[in-house]
Amino acid sequence: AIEKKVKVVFVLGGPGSGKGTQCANIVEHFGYTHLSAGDLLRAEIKSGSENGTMIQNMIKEGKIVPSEVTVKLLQRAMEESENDKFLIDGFPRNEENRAAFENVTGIVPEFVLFFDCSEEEMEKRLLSRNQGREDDNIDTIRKRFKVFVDSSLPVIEYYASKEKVRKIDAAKPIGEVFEAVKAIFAPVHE
Ligand code: UP5
Ligand code: MG
Repeated sequence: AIEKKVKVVFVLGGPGSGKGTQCANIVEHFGYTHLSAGDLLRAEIKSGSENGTMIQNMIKEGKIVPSEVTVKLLQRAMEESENDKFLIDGFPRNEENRAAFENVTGIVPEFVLFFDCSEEEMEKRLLSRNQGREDDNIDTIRKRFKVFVDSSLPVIEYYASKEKVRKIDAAKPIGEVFEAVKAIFAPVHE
């Protein structure tokens, strides 16, 4: 388990729902450290780690990397940080991820931010992102959507049953989505 006392908010939502965009805003206004599981995995590929090829293949197929890899990366990032509050973006993506994180770190999230958006809108955003991501092509995008519905939505339902989900309409313009996000964080931090 992690030695220091930390606060964690999970930021979940489909591919292209705006998790990374809104996390950047939350960091600026509320002093969290942003940990994107996808970014940590992509950095692991770049670093030439022994798991790199496996991770790369899974991302290309839109599949979920085993939790032992992802949890280790998240845990290390939290331990190396000076901060004690974290936005964990894009994780947990399935039941196995969720259980492993709670068991290994001993951390239960304060709440779960859920960006709700239609596939039509998310597809449009991903296809026009143009950041050279190997999974931003229509074939992989469709696979990512299916994995989200089959594996990730049940995690959100799990937390909803514990009254931990704060759902946001993420189909609106970026500024309007952030107004809704602020309304959730402000009472906790002011
Ligand atoms: N944009 C954002 N908000 C907008 C708005 N309100 N209106 C109009 N446009 C908006 O946004 C996407 C694009 O939309 C951007 O161009 C943005 O400007 C615009 P972004 O904020 O990047 O959305 P985000 O939800 O972060 O989309 P992302 O593609 O990062 O989500 P994914 O969940 O698909 O990607 P992630 O990096 O988390 O995971 C990638 C892959 O890694 C997974 O498919 C999986 O294979 C693997 N993975 C694991 O195996 N395990 C993990 O724990 C995590 C990832
Ligand atoms: Mg992202």
